Amino acid sequence: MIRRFTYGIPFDTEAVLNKPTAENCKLPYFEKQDNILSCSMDENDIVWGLGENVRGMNKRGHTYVSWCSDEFEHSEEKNSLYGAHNFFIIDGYRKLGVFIDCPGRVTFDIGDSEYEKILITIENKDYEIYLIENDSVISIIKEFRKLIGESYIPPKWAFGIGQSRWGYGSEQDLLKVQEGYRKNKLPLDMIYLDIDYMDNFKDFTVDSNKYRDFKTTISKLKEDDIRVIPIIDAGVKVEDGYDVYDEGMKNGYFCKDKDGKEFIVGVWPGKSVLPDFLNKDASKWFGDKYKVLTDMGIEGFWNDMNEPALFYSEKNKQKVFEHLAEYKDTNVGLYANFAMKDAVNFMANNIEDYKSFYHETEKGKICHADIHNLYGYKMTESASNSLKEILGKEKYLLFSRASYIGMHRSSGIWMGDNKSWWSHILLNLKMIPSLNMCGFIYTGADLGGFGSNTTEDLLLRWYALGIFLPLFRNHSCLGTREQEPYQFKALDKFRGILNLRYRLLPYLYESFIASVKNNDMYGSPLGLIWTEDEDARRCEDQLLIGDSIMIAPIYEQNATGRHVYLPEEMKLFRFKGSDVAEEKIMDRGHCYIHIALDEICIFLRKNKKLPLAKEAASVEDIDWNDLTYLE
Ligand code: MIG
Repeated sequence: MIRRFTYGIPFDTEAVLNKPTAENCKLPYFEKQDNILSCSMDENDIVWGLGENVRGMNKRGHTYVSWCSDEFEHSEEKNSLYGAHNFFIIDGYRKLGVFIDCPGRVTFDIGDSEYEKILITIENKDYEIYLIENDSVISIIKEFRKLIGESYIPPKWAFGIGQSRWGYGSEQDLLKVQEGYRKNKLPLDMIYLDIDYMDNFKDFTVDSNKYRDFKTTISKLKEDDIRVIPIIDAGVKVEDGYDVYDEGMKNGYFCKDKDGKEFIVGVWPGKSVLPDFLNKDASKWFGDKYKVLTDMGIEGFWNDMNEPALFYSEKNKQKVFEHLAEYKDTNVGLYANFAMKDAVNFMANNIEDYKSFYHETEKGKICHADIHNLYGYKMTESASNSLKEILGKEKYLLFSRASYIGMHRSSGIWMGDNKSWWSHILLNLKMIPSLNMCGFIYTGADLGGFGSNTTEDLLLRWYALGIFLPLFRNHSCLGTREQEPYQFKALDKFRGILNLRYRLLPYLYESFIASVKNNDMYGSPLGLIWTEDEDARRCEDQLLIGDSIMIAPIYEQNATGRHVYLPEEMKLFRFKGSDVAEEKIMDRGHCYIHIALDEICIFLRKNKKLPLAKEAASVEDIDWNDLTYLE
């Protein structure tokens, strides 16, 4: 049962399209004082959800803040990443789903201050609360997903392998990647372009010094079944004569300060302005710009920096220099040293800046800080609306960095700037179910890690998880060790694992579609299926993928095996190279299994079959009628 409660006059986030009638009675289960909600938890309650965040599948014991942030260090103490996903489920004797539909800052203290208490602080005065009660967590998830509408489905080729790196600048770089994969007989479907392809970081431009003939390059790669996926940034360069800037200025499509002047921020190109995606006309206009690139043969995009990330604002930058000047001729001791560093660090993503610009909405002028969490969502929705018209439904690939629930209907997300850390393999795994609950099914992390240097074994182990997840992309930061699989000695090992991805695609794709159509989980924690089994409920390093298989990847360096929990009897298939090396019935219970660097273990549930295709060089190349079945 879903109940809706309204407070003040909420801004319609469009997270929910068909709203049930609001109730007038007092909010049950919570004590509410102004905008602070509290409720108690039993000792054994698990709290699932909250989408993209650090730490566990069970969110208990930490504070999470919904405030879309350009956070490049996903460490345990962090409270916010790029998305705002205000849905969680209390799972214990009582099962309750809670969705706080509010586009501003919301803080979820889940047993952090007090282990047996949930405290929710909502900064806006206007918001809606949905409560969902049912007898199982999975039923609550299904009801919620039905409420927020069907998730985005990308084209089939988007389930292939993608190679990316910040730094692929030119045509030559693309051809090198193509050659690296094809010569080494590694399958590939996508090469991503980061900001390097643009002319001076200007959206919807291509640097003609780097590409003699972009369109021809794109079509040649496509003949080889490789799609090129460029990045689009939220900020638009301030430059007279640049059509996007000129048109936006003429029509008043950029966000403005309190005096009605365009709010100038600093991002990649230096001085930039922010398209007002909350303004319907501006949104349509910006979305239609993607056609500049689709006309050149592009069929997919990733939207970045749309929290929006701000390096500085002109206003703030000035203040920082004035502040620093005060120290110029002084004896800089400890505290002054801290103050100087803080002054520089606080320049980026400053709350004062977010409070200093406005959107023109159908409901009138609104301060950005009050709807901050919708910016990336609305940017991506604008792109999606246009791409649907230009290329057709399920014909375009799109994913975003920032997000809010509702955006799941338009695109996927990637998990942002992780690191080449072993703990981030596990974080990748743990985020899948939390995101699935909020409607984000097409999702994945930068495999191999974005920041810091990867190693061969890290990449192999990460791939052993990544081949099961919808968005498969190896991406890394400028200046880090090159991490395309062909940079390493263990090419055969990589080849076996990457080929298995394509062999599994009939199963993975079908599971993906089923999870979208049935509002179900794609990657599920064991505790959602074996609800009465305490060991399954507490298991946070294994996943069910679809309804037939379980995975238990390794996420520790130099480990040669790991502990696995089987909540029921299953059959283990050990894949090595191009075939199954071992089949074994495993009893219910705890066990330890060895997994070599070139092996993938899949646990098949009883009475289920796993279809396998033949190896293929691209998704297009898969023969979906020629399948063998493991059972
Ligand atoms: O502040 O475009 O998360 O994937 O490579 C860095 C450069 C901006 C952040 C994205 C990352 C991308 C990078 N971008």
